[in-house]
Amino acid sequence: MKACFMGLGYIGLPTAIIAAKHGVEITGVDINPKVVEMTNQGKLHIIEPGMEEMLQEVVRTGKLHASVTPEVCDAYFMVVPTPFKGDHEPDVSYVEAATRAVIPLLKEGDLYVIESTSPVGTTDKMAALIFTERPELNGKIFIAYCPERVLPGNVIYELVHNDRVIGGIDEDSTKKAQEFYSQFVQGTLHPTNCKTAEMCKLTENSSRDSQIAFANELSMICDKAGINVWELISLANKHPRVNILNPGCGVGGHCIAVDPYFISAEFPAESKMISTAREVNNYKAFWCAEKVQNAMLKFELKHKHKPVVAMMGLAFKPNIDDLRESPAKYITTKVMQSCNNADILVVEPNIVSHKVFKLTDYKEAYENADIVVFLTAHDQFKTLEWRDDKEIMDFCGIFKK
Ligand code: SAJ
Repeated sequence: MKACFMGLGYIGLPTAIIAAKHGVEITGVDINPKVVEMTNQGKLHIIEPGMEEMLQEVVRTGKLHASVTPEVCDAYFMVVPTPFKGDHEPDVSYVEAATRAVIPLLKEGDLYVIESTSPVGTTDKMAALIFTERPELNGKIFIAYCPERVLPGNVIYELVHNDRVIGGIDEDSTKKAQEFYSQFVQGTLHPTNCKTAEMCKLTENSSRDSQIAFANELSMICDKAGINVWELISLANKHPRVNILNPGCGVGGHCIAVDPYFISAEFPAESKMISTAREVNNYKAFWCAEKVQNAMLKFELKHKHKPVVAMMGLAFKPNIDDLRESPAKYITTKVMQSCNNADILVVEPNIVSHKVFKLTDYKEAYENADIVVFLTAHDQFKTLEWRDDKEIMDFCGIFKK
């Protein structure tokens, strides 16, 4: 079987590699020639543990090759970004462009799958587009939606072992897509229709966003009330039916901080809680930045000189190098913009250098700063000892018991 993966990003490339390892002949397509070149050389352009060795193997055995244009295959997978536009409305133009690129290649019996996170109704829209351009294929090809669920950093395991939801435009499409994924997925492949599968992906990430918003809201209440939020959550979680997540400096990444808008943009009247959770998590980052700015002013008033401030972590979550939609990056930028020449040391141990931020070693920054702001709970930071001679602002629970 030959399959074409449209988009060789954080999800498309690993999925293509794993399918190739299981015997599918893959054409990986990306509009970025650099990505295509690197992939064909067996070099991974993303960071994912263990993945480069696998890529080298499938390139060597000829099971995977990359190209800037799609080729005739038996199955086509749309794994391109779906960002949002100005007012948080989903932008499906990449899905549409990738679909238009494969339409001329489709033939009877082919499978077309969207994996990209998409607003409800996208699969039906793309099916309509395909059948408008190629009416003779109506009822003759299989079309389905199958969202990914992997956690960056653990992709090799999760791609194979996570359960997946698969929703076709009809039952035959669902079955055909299940057959494809069963070649490399060991988790259960749950059948449904395409609208439910689209909504399921948005629901999973909105659920997590809402739960984190609850923790973030608690953290701001506790700050005002003089209560240690970490101790409070750990005690509340001793209840058999309570399981509160961790507060942080906000919610980042390209999924949880984005996907809930795909629901609220289309169902604004019905999605009050989902929208409010987004607002709470965005506000938490703003609140943290204000806290740091106030602490800096207080320090200056007391000591008659500006503080040295260490901003610990830029990544959107612990132990990764990904800065997309990162609240830590937002807070650091906001503090730097308002710092009036105070000395701000920026720390991100998972990145060697950055084009905007001059990075400082984490131990050196901790040693030299008057105010230390923990934004991302990287493992390295947890090795540091609490210091009474510094003002420590621990937004991510580095020193929680
Ligand atoms: N966060 C907290 N407190 C917590 C947990 C997370 O503040 O208790 C923050 C993180 O620091 C980060 C953000 O939330 O800023 C998101 O991190 P995450 O680890 O919860 O999720 P992602 O964005 O890396 O991956 C999510 C996953 N979805 C769910 O867990 C429901 C993953 O399974 C999806 O595949 C992925 O989104 C995606 O691609 O949609």
